[in-house]
Amino acid sequence: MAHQSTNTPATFDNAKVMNRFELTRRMVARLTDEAVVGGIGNTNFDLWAAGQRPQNFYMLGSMGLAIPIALGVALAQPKRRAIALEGDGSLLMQLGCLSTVAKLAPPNLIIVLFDTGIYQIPGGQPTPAAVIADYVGLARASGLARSAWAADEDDFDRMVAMALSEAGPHFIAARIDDKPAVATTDRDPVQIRERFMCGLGVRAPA
Ligand SMILES: Cc1ncc(C[n+]2csc(CCOP(=O)(O)OP(=O)(O)O)c2C)c(N)n1
Repeated sequence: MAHQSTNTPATFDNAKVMNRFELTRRMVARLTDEAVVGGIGNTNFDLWAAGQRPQNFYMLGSMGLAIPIALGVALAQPKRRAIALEGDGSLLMQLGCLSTVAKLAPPNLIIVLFDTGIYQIPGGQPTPAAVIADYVGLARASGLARSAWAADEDDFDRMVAMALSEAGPHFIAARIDDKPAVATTDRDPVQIRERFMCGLGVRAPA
């Protein structure tokens, strides 16, 4: 059943299943100088498709690194917000990063989890956690108090706006459909790294 009230937080069961590109597009539209780290697969493909920014980093090849990389950026640049966009399969591979984030508690870190329940890129196999584990519950139990499911697109917008203006760390989880990403990131790791470093102001453009 769809979530009805805006006063009570959504649960996994009543959160709307949404489209990753639509949510990514909505989030990117709100950004100015925030760093965004897209996790492997559809997550960074949709980030790429939503409009490339020099402050975007696209993780290619390794699962589970969007949150650790964004955590590093948040700690290194405390005046800038850092956003990790991660898939559920990738988070599963690196669950311990949630308690590391809770322990270090950077107020400028925002985690957005796109929960498809599947490993979409290699063929759509259900993850072992699909429907069994609740990622918001896992995040809270790991010490991230500001963790919630997005009830629907408007609720996601509201949560992103709040995370961009209030101290975190924030963990925003969204249930996502099985639609493939709308584009594919150019596989040029050197260019991705150089552009990101320039975008964060730690390297002068060549
Ligand atoms: C360490 C590691 N193990 C396995 C793979 C193969 N692999 C690539 S993407 C992927 C699934 C990622 O799942 P998720 O993060 O949920 O993203 P989605 O595919 O759903 O976009 C797997 C298993 C990999 N790239 N790296």
